[in-house]
Amino acid sequence: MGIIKDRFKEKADITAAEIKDLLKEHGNKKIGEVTLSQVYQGMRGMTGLVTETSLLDAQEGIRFRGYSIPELQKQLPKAPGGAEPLPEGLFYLMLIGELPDEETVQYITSNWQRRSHVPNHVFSTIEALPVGTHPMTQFVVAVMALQTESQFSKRYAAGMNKKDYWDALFDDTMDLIARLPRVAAYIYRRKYKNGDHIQPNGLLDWAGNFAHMMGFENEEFKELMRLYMTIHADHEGGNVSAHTTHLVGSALSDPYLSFAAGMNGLAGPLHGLANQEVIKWIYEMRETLNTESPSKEQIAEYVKKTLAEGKVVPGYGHAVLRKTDPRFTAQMDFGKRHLPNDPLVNTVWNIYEAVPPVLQTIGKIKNPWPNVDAHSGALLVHYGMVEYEFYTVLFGVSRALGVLASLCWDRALGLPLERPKSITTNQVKLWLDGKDEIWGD
Ligand code: CMX
Repeated sequence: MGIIKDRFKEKADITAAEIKDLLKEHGNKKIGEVTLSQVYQGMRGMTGLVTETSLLDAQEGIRFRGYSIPELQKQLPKAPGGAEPLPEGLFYLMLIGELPDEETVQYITSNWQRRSHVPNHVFSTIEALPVGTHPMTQFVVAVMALQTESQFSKRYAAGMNKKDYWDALFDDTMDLIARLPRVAAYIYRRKYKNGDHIQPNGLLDWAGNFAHMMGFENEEFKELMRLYMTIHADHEGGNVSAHTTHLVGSALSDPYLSFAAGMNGLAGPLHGLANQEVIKWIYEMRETLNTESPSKEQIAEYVKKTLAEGKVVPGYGHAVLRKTDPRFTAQMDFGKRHLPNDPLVNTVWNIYEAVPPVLQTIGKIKNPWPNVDAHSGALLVHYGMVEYEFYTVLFGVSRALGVLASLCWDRALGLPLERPKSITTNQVKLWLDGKDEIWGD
């Protein structure tokens, strides 16, 4: 067994024993009340999941195993000469619950390199799609094609004992994360660079190699990728991509099937696709106003027009957060350090000043502040990645780290099939009239 696998099993056994004890003693304790509005309105604030890897606070933002993004930027190992955290380190933290040292991070980098081979049929499957197919569709199809490699499904078919689920799932997790940059870079080069593909560089870290395979050799861009892959990795368990991966995994669908399902959720405009929508929205605004650098007043007017047309302002608002997303702030800090005079980045900063006051005037929007997607595209455009339809794939590669680390925990803790109760409006009416109990069998 590998070092990381051993450490994970040790931690998981301790936690599983703790959970057993706490459920024995406190299993009947109530954790909250559920209102009819919550049932109808997307289960906001309804606690119903356990996700060990990260926790979201409405005011403070995300913490990964207790560490905020600025803390991780200080404490996680970096690439030689680099200042941004290596996502390998974040993966270890999410999986094991402790900060890794440099040696451990190097071990993960080389382990993922060893596992990164993508079989040819995956590339042929991508090639069978029209080149104009949205990159997220190509990405999901490629992950599905990779499912032939699942150890979990092979071992399950061969009659695996349930106590070994976590072991097979762990191997799939490591393999899939290792392979995703190659798959994503292939899609990028196929769609936007005439299929002129770039071979991996075995000397680079996971995110640096990803940048290299997409064709970006600028060291600053590699640093951006390390930061990007770190901050997009996880956002506790209830967001659509994490929850979907967890839900599908609860049917013992293997990590390839579960992750592909999660990625279909990430491809929605209210979730990960918002990062492409932000840049599209800014370009449309610049064209409509006939200026490269709209003023704050012009931006405020354009936001009102967007709202009047019944559309959302992409990159703003959040289902849980009630303050500026620290993932937005981390990217703004990167922009201030590396590209303070970039016109598009400055527009993003002007939007940050202009949009919240307008959204605040519309009483119904609970969070007028920017989320992670409001900033990411402008940084990518600066370094020449202008193909905004690809941006959600980057988000997806990063999100694999969190949702797959969580899936390892799901199987190691033996979490069961997820199956909440649903009701009908007719039953609700009968219940309100005192004619029926809402709780069925
Ligand atoms: N622009 C316009 N209207 C918005 C809005 C925005 N940015 N954010 C919220 N609203 C609207 C909602 O559509 C909702 O309207 P209705 O009552 O007419 O349906 C109302 O305000 C209340 O919504 P809320 O409770 O504040 O927010 P929700 O939890 O329902 O939705 C989110 C959260 C993210 C879907 C929403 O803020 C939104 O659509 N934002 C724009 C898309 C976006 O940036 N998504 C990315 C989120 C981060 C990520 O997952 O990557």
